Amino acid sequence: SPIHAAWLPEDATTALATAVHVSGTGPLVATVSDEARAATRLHGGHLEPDPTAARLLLLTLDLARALAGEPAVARALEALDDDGPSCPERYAIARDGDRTAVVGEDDHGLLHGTFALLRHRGEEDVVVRRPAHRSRMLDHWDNMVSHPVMGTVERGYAGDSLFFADGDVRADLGRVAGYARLLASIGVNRVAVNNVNVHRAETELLGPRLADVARIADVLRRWGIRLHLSVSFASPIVLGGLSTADPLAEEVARWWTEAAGRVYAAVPDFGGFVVKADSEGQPGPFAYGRDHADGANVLARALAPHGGVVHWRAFVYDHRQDWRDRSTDRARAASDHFAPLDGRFEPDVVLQVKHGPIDFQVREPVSPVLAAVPATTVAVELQLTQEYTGQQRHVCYLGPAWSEVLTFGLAERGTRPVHELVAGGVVGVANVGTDEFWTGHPLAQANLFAFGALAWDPTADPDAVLREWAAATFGPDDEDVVDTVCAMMTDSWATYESYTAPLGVGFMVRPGHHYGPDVDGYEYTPWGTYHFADRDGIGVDRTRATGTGFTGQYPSPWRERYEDLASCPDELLLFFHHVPWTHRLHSGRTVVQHVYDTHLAGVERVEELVRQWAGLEGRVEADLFARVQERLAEQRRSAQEWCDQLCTYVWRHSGVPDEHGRPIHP
Ligand code: GCW
Repeated sequence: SPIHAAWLPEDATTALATAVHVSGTGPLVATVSDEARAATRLHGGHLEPDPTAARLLLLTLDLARALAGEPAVARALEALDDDGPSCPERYAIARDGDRTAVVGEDDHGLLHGTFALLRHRGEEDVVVRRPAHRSRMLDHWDNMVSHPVMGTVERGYAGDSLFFADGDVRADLGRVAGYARLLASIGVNRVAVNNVNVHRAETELLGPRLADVARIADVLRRWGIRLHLSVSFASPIVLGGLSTADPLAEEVARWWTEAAGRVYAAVPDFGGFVVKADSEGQPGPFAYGRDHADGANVLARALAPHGGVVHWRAFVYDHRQDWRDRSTDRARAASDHFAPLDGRFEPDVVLQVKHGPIDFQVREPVSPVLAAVPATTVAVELQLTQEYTGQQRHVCYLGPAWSEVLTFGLAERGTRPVHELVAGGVVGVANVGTDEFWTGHPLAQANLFAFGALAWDPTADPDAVLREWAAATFGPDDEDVVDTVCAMMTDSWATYESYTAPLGVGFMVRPGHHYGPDVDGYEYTPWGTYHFADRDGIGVDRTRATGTGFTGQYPSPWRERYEDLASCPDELLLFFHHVPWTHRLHSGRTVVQHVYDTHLAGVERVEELVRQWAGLEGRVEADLFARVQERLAEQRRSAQEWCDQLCTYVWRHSGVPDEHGRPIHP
């Protein structure tokens, strides 16, 4: 079946259906020309060599200056001047009468401006946009060799890898080109193509397979995207045949320097390395008695002369802990490891921090690490792939969740939001694959779109982003469809939370694949993911007064607010406190009643989703309709399963019945 056009259907390019003049400096100008040529051919416009005869001018700044006599261009230039200091990738769009000018600060800006023109469909007169972050990156957890359980994409729910098949880089990279175009249209400018869990085959990407890596980079480059590789810290041994990977050993530093040189010879705009070290079995500096600054710095020094960076992940914790030991707290691990290293990292190290202290759960507080290393360049990592949020079988629009993280006032007494702390930008774990809808669940395309939008502008309203995506995808002409899709999705994260994980508790999922409920599935495991429910109560005491002291990793006011039951927000209660089942929340309900009420309401909400979608039959493409309908049926089944197990668990442990007398399974 044909590949779905996502938010770029052919009729979305009609803004280019006129006399278009393209000129500028930089390799991406050719991409913009091709985009304009395709659209004009399709819709009856043409490419116009004479700028004075054109209706639409697509220019980089240097060329625009020479055409300042043209009023639309003059307005765009003025708008850029008013906007303040220059910034790579910035653009302006301005209209004057029937003429429009798109002016990019550079060729990247021109590409973004061109796609923005398609999105804005000519509503505003003058628009200037600059990215909040220079680095807007997607990490693929793609393997070259298919894993017996996970396939070629670890935690992938959308088919196979777009990049790899049968132990090789794909010969045909046509899908990668289509994907890169989608990413360019939402401003993503870096992609790490392989899994942070680096197996033997992918180690070779850094050596014998560099020519294949270069082929992928060539495709991405045309869309302004730099390629990154995840590398094994043990590469000097595995690939180089050295006897050690000790970051302080001279031959190891030399090996990394030479490896970087080889990579840049093949891929001159290579972005850098991503490293998961000393985490879930991946090798790292601890084996040599070195710390993570030593480890990251040796790689950074190798890349720096070429303009590359190391994304060093802060996801370091003990995955072999003893569940009987109440003093070890996985939530503390990243800060405990990295806060003492602040100031020791080379400038080209980017510490990549998951948004929450545990692991992409439905609800977590913001990771304190983001404020704990002010002298270090930090990036925040989000998870598009819905490992813990319904695995692209459930509708779960994550825009509101990410927006909450990015705008959360973590530092300087609550006044400094996360997006101002992450000079290293925003990273997302990708959610796409070879699936004809890219994302398995067609509505999960919204998460890819929202990632791009929020990485570019973290203050954007996630509802407005959702609407923009829905209008682009389902056509602006059928307001009704757009309204219904938005109504279904706007609170879908809250809905997912309501029938799965109550009050900030996490990991009540089936071990291994993480789909569906298993309340005690992780309770007696070494993974550090507990809820400590017993007959009296539930939750993890992370206070300084009586618990693990995790609250103390936060700056004020959060260290006090989370510590005190009276001020801890309901939705994080069980993350920070162990409370009796009958503890009364700020909402006025008890913990038990909260579980009953939210789970039963959550199932009802999913039933409503099923009805809402049914009303769109015949009004959206038939195969897309069918795919969503099939997924909603599974969501309905699964929501009931969650509800039954959670409510029964709480009832059996607490002995407290539902206030409204509804039957809970005995
Ligand atoms: O959430 C966990 C996943 C692992 C993943 C790990 C990580 C790539 O279950 O599959 O490994 O996080 O982020 O490194």
